[in-house]
Formats: sequence, C-alpha cells, structure tokens
Amino acid sequence: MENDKKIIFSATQPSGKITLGNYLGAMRNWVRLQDDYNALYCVADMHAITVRQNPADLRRQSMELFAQFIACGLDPEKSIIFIQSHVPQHAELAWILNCYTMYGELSRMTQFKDKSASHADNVNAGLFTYPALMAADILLYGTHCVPVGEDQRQHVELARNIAQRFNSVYGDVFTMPEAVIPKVAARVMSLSEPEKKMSKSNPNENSYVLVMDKPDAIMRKFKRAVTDSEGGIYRSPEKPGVSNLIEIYSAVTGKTFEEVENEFAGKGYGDFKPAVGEAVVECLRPIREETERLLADKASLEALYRQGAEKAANIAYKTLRKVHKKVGFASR
Ligand code: ATP
Ligand code: LTN
Repeated sequence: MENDKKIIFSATQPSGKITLGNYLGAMRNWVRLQDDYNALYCVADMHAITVRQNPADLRRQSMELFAQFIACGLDPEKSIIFIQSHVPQHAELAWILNCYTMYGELSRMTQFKDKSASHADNVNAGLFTYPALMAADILLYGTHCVPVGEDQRQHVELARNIAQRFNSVYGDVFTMPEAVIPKVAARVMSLSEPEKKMSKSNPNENSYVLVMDKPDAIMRKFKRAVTDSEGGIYRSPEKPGVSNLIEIYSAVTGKTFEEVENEFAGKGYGDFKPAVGEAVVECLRPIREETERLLADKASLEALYRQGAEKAANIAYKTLRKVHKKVGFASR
C-alpha cells in the first residue's frame, strides 16, 4: 500500500445476488475511490451467515460477488479484494471487540430490529453482534473512510464508539473511521414498495433489479414499478415511487433531478418507465457481460482472491498483534 494515501474499507454480503441498489449506492463509488485511496474491498461471507444460507448458494454467490467486484471496475492491482472468511483475523478481532461493545448499543441497531423481525425463527447471537464483526473489518486496516449506503451509517457510528472506548483504555490503537455516503442513490428504494429500501433478500423478485438481470427482465420490472395515480413526473415526498425512478434515472445517466424533470415534463408514466428501464439496461450490460466472462475462468478468480487474502492478512496480522499486547494476552 502507498504510504501517503488514506485507507478505505468496504464490504458487501454474498447473501444474494447484487442489486442495482448495491451497485449505485456502494460498488460504483468504490471504483471511483480506488485511485485516491489505499482501498480494501471484501466479500462479507461471515456476515452473510447471520441469516441461514444454503451452503451451495453461498459459495456460488461469493464467487459471483467477487467476480462482480472486478467486473464493476475494482482492480486487484490497485485495491486489495478478498473474501472475509479467508482472513481469520476478522473473527479474532471481532471476539475481542465483542467485549468492548455494549448490549444496549447492539439492541438499538435498526438492522438488528428489522432482521430479527423478518427472521423471527432464527434470532441468533451472530445477528445481534454483527456490528462488532463489522467494526473488526474496519478497524483491522486502520481505515479512515468507509463508503457505504445510508443504511450502514449506524453501524459505522458504532464502530467509532467501539474504537473510542478501546483507545480511551489502551491509548491510540485504532484509527477513527468515518462513513462516506454518496449524494445520489444512497438509498435506492424497492420498485414494488417504494417506502422500503431495495434489498436483495426481499422475497419479491419484482421489488429489485439485479445487476445480472437480462434486459427483458429489467424492462419488465420497471414497467411494473409502483408509482401513483397523480401522473406528474417530479420529485415529492407524496410520490415515493416516481421520486425513486427519477433518482435511479439521474444516477445512471448523470443528469440532474431538474434535467430529468424537464426532460419528462408533460409526458406520462408510459414514456418515463421504459426510459428508466433502458438507461438501466445500458448501465448494467457491460458489468453483466464481464461477470459472465470472469466466472467462466474459475482458476483465475481463485488465484486473485487468494492473493487478495494474503495481502489483507499481512496488514490485519499486525493490528491484531498490537491489540493482543494491549489487552494483555501472553505473547506467543
Ligand atoms: P440484505 O438485503 O441481504 O440485507 P442489502 O441488499 O441490503 O442486503 P448489503 O450487502 O447489506 O445489501 O449492502 C452492500 C452495500 O450496498 C452497502 O454499502 C449498503 O449500504 C449498500 N446498499 C444496500 N442496499 C442499498 C440501496 N437500496 N440503496 C443504496 N445502497 C444500498
Ligand atoms: N454490513 C454491511 C457489509 C459490511 C461492511 C463491513 C460494510 C460488512 N463489513 C465493513 C462496510 C465496512 C452491509 O450489510 N452492507
């Protein structure tokens, strides 16, 4: 890693297939940031098992997500790209940080409340302590910036609290990380229930667009997107469906909200929805094609993620050694 650059870390769970929300809210920004920062990007498979996963699917989705990172433009020569479970220091530091994370803090996490409601039959300890593992991910690398969508802000705040608590006892061990939230598309909403965020774990396939969706599926989903009966194409809190489509169109075309509203002034949803669909198809096409190409050569992908894990472990190992010393573990 280059010494003069700040460090960024981010991750995505391989808990399903990547959505347009994941791409616009997170991965696309990671690509932009990798030139200016020392960047680490990770497939968070250990986070994914806080919800029950089918083993064969999880393995496939991890490979696919890794391939998609590269297909989106993350460059293994510039950034460290790896799979979380391949770097055991994540689990080791997470345990230690669990002992510096309060029950009350974890109970207040919105994601925990949401997921324990949606998986009421499996409210496991991992789901509860998930933010301590996420703090470990971030703090292992001396991370300055964490580029994520709006929904992860609370977890990054908690990572800061944990770092601060630890540092106040042991001195300056951890760098204080900061969340970096994009200005556009920080929260892409569901196409079928526009008051909820677009999420890859939603059981309704029409609620999200996948990066790997074929053009006809994308067009169908946008044509079916829930809007309203008022008919105007402008942003308003009363029009969550239309506002979301405007935001998506703006994010994929680079046009401002005002330009989009002007472009469709006087037109109806029958013109607007397919236009959004077509713009999304063209935005995602090269990523889908490149992912398919990469997945066809499994050996090369494996070589790339092994290299990534080795580089990550070299940094993580040093932080963990320092932490062991600070908390008073006997030297090995
Ligand atoms: P799950 O549904 O399994 O909880 P998810 O779709 O919310 O998953 P994550 O793996 O939790 O996705 O998130 C990966 C990254 O994508 C995070 O930085 C997150 O903030 C961002 N992200 C997720 N959903 C959206 C969205 N709808 N809009 C913008 N960014 C998003
Ligand atoms: N919890 C995040 C994924 C994630 C992450 C991280 C993001 C795991 N570890 C570290 C940023 C930094 C999510 O569900 N989106």
